[in-house]
Amino acid sequence: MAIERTLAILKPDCVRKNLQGQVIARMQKAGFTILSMKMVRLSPISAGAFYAVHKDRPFYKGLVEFMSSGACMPIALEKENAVEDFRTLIGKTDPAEAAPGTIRKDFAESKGENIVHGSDSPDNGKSEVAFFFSEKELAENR
Ligand code: IDP
Ligand code: MG
Repeated sequence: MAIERTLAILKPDCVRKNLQGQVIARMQKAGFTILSMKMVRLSPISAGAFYAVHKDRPFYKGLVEFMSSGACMPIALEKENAVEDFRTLIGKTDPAEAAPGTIRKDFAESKGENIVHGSDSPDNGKSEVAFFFSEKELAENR
């Protein structure tokens, strides 16, 4: 299996509830290497650009409002099979449908406010990591 990068974001609900430490501990226990992390308050324009793929969906406006409602924490992760394994760790989008023991099942309120983002393909993992981090920031931390 190939070493991949994936982007996690601790969403504003995670930060507001002070769950950052617990969620990061789960990532580390599951074998993900943290290449870089930061705390940012996204503007509505940045949040909209990050989720541009969803721009025609009915939930887009609410998603952009939520993602710009407070600080969030992008985290660049690396691991073998990182994209799929991280999606397994976080669980389905809607916490009501997420498997027991997943991050969303244990911490999320709703399909919209679901604690954490995870990239959905290796290509998107690369481009989403690059949305928040320069290659220099990542390589330095190996
Ligand atoms: P994902 O985060 O599990 O990959 P996506 O379908 O890519 O899910 O949607 C991106 C984000 O948009 C979700 O994590 C969630 O915050 C929000 N979202 C998706 N579908 C809905 C919905 O039906 N209602 C409200 N928010 C939604
Ligand atoms: Mg997605």
